[in-house]
Amino acid sequence: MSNPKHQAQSDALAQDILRGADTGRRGMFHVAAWGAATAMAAPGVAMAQAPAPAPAAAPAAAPRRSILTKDDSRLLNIGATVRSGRYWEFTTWQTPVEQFYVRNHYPTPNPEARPVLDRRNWRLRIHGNGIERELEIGYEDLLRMPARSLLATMECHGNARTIFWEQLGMRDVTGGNWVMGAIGLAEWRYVPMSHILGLVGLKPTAKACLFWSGVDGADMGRPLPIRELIERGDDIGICYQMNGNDLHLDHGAPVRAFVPGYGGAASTKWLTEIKIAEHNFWTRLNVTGEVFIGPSFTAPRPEPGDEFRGATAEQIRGPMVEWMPVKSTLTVPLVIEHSQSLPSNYPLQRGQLPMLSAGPQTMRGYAWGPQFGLAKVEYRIDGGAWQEARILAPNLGRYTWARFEFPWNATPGDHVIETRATDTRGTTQPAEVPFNLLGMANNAIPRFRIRVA
Ligand SMILES: Nc1nc2c(c(=O)[nH]1)N[C@H]1C(S)=C(S)[C@@H](COP(=O)(O)O)O[C@H]1N2
Ligand SMILES: [Mo]
Repeated sequence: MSNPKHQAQSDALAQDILRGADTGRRGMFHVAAWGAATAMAAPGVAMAQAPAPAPAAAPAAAPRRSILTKDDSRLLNIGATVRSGRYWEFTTWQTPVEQFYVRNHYPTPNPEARPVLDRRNWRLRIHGNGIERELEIGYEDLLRMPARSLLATMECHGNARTIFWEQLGMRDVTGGNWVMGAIGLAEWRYVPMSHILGLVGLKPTAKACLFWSGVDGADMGRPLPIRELIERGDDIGICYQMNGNDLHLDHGAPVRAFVPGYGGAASTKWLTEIKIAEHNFWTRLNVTGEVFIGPSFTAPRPEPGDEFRGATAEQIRGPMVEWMPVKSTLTVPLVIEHSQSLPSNYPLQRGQLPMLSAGPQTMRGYAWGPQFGLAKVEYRIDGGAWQEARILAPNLGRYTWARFEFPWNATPGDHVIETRATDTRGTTQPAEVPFNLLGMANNAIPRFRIRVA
């Protein structure tokens, strides 16, 4: 399906990006409004498939095209295996797969090297002493089971980590510079865990569930508290489609776990094993990674009989991050001044402000509160009074985000716009969040600096 002309264009663009060259998109903030789509937003280009990367053939010094199998020219390069959505270009409620962020701890595994990822070979083992009967299924078995579709955001714990450096002065926070684009909303199709639990018979003594891959990296998988399976067994599941198509390889094909509302790390890609046990699980992703580490947090203690996979009891650094908090963003690139790194194809240079033309403007953004649903979005300009923004339909409550907008008569000069969301339980984004070393789940009110001319 690859269009050679588009491929050449997107390869040329990727080379520009790798060289840090001005791609032209950088210039879009000097035009009248952010809503303007660029040439790259043409669907034909977006659908162009990148060729499989051939890292072995590339000399060490040459730039590598990508670690993804999808064309990453519409994504932001956050790190070696990590790509963010260009959230300032988002206009749709549902995020197209090609604009959807990819958070990989390792490169996307290749089914040629890992035959287990071939749909014909894929097997999922569901076992452990927390269930009555072990079950092993293949892909065709999965497709024959009752399925559900759910519209939900997926957000990386590291989304908005930038704000620790830019606004909160917490320079010791470590991790990739995600800004605000490590989130998207998709329609996920999955076999609900409630169905699986019915087949395997959940014991009342079950304590924890482990979703495990081990395919892209030997330590890839994460535990889920059993209460989530019990309370949300219809919403959590074994997922094989995203936005109506088979799951993309970069997003975990053929099958991934799906845990809406929790940070993305709960949704193990390239899933091969589910273990449900009468003991807790400790893995890298709830021991040294994807946990809250800092003076405001207390590390949990393991219990006798707990299971350790690629982690030890001594390594447990803090409580695991679970639900993503209520949050909002304008579709405006945040000014990056203090962060150690800038994404290599960020539309702004260090310290540069996005530009907007003076006059009446419509400011747009996204807000979400996955646990209880979004109730309200407010904004204020230059520290003035908080005013309510208009929330656009659809706003489907729990798990989804909503777009919002408000008019702004932009006057020449530099301005600061802040946004804050409130969920249906009345929880509002705070001005500050406590320090945590890995920069997890930051939902401090973002401050967007804009130069109007
Ligand atoms: N096997 C595996 N599963 C994984 C990861 C990974 O690196 N390997 N990354 C996790 C993290 S941290 C996030 S945020 C989500 C990202 O999902 P996406 O790349 O489909 O957006 O996948 C999760 N599942
Ligand atoms: Mo993540």
